[in-house]
Amino acid sequence: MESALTARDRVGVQDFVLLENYTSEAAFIENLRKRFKENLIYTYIGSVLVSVNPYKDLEIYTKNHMERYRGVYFYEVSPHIYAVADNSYRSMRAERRDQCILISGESGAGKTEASKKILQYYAVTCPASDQVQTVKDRLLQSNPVLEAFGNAKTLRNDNSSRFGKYMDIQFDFKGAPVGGHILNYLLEKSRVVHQNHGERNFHIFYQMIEGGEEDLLRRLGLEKNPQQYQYLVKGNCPKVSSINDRSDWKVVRKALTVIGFNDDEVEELLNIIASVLHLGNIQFGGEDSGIAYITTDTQIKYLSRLLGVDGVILKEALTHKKIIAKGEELMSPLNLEQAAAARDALSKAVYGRTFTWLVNKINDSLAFKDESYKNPSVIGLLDIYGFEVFQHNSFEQFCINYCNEKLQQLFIELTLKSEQDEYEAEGITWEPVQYFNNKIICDLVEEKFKGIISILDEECLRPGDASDITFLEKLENTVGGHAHLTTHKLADGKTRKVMGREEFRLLHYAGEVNYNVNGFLDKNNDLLFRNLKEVMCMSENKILTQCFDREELKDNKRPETAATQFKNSLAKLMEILMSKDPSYVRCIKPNDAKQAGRFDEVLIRHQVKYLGLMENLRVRRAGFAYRRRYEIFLQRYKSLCPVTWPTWEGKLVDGVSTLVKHLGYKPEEYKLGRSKIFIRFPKTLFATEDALETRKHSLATKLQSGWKGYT
Ligand code: AOV
Ligand code: MG
Repeated sequence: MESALTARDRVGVQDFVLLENYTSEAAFIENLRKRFKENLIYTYIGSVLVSVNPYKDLEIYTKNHMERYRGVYFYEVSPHIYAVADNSYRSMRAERRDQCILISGESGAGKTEASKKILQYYAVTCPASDQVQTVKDRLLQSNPVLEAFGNAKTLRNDNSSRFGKYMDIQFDFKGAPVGGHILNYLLEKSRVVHQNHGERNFHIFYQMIEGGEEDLLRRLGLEKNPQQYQYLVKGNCPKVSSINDRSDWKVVRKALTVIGFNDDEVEELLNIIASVLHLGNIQFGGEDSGIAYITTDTQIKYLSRLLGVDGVILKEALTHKKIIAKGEELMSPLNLEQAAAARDALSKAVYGRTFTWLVNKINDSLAFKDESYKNPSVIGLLDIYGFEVFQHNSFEQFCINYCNEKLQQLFIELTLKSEQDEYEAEGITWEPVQYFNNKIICDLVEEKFKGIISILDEECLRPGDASDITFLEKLENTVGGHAHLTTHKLADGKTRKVMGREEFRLLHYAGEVNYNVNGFLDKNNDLLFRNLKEVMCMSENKILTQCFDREELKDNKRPETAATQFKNSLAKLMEILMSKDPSYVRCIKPNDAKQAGRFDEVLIRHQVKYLGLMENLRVRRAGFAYRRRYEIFLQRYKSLCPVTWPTWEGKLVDGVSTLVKHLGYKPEEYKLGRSKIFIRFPKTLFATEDALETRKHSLATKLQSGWKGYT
């Protein structure tokens, strides 16, 4: 049999704190590589789970595996996402404190998969009654629905989340999941009308076209070919080899039923999705006169039927803008470009609001209904869109990457702070570790008056000649000297990458990104002409009547800009997360080719760096590699000392002290805190682990020959 030592050589250590050379990045990467090669995708840094996307199905998510992690302490079994799930669950139950699990990592690193595994773990292992089973089913089935409407194929990830998601799972006093609630963050609406080359629109469109039954498509006036639709051809990528739209359609249809959508609601929902495709196919004539008119009447006919609106009014609204002059309403005609923009704005508004409606509807179905039991305990799961860099980055990437900055900031503050708290609570002297604090970048984006969002809002509100370019100029004038921002004009000869004249570059915690300012103002304003809103308010589609409220028409106040809304919702999210006990999953993407078995060292080293994993490890090791509560330490190793075996009756700290003295620990190798033992070097623990292994062996041999244990 392989000894513990040679096994360590082959598969590395399962907790980075046990690395001999813990300050060496090379040793860190080597450990990841060894484990990745053996399909061991999970490794701890203390209680933080590092996960490397295997890009293949591993047999590690079976019911047996779930059972193995139930109620078992973190270190007794190999690292796993289930251990994190179980640990949060157990803490919630034992300490009655709300938990949250924060999953981070760049696009395609495995966040969404991790969050699904956690949810599955709870669905399978938590106690259930019939009523609870319904909740479990709905929690699970909310995923395929939200992914169909909110995920899409990008160049980074075939199933990329294009919205941020925070989900609370609520548990009753017996530990059974009894409800849930989802908060969604800024959906990338622009994808509805435009996709970059090699990317797709949201999955639902292709699912409906590929999977929809013939009479459904006939009723919706759709052809069974995505290439027929302007909104689906921009990326020139109708099919993706890793995706089966047809079978996904069946899954989504079933999920909608499980969540509690009735047939009418499904019909209304699909009417809207089909309408968006018809809207995309509306074309305009009028090049000569400069006044747009609609040349595609079939689309209007379908739209009028599917949305329950008057075709003539819709046509007028798509080609005119209502202005109020001297108390009189006037319809001012749009030119071709304006009409196309109005059409796209309508599509985005309809899709975006329907998505929000969908989340609300799912929330109704997940709502905790037991009036007699007011305060369920909660585990929150955060799965956002990961940091992303493309050839062309726009407002959407700016928001997504800002969101990742915020999450990184939270990670930095909480891991360092909680570490410090632990040393203090245990009465052990603490040595601070240097690390890069990305607060400076968060401030650059969100600060009042001087932040990028403020400057953008200012340009959005300024009447007159405000444009994307004046926004860029204002950036140069206001924050031009900032260490993390540069533009073409400001770039000194030292900047490596070429920059366009319409770009600004942010030096994010995770790397440099050039943002093209084109469209920033429009996207931030996110305006829909008033007469288009009015038409939607007249719609007979029951979902749209909930999405477009007449009250909105009365209110002439300017709504908050998209970026400011996003900023505020993130601030609220941070508060929610801060109020709970956090656990972390740090996901790493092994290569850019989405391939199994490829460990791209350059890419991985970069992620290890920016995720701050080395600092995380150093902080964890600042002084002590390993710490364990007395009862757990004693339970695991008591058999190694005749005095503590089989039971120790005295104070725990005395038991541990007796045990480690018997094992020959030198005074400089460990410290005894208030409730935990702290061990300075990994080798001390290895020696103890090896002793345990040896004892098990010799015990097995002795038992075979009739030995009865210590006497
Ligand atoms: P992401 O959520 O982190 O990206 P996903 O969780 O969608 O990334 O993972 C991307 C793809 O990697 C999945 O579709 C799977 O094919 C594969 N994958 C990830 N984790 C595993 C796993 N544990 N086992 C097997 N395959 C896996 V983004 O939403 O784009 O930021 O915005
Ligand atoms: Mg995702």
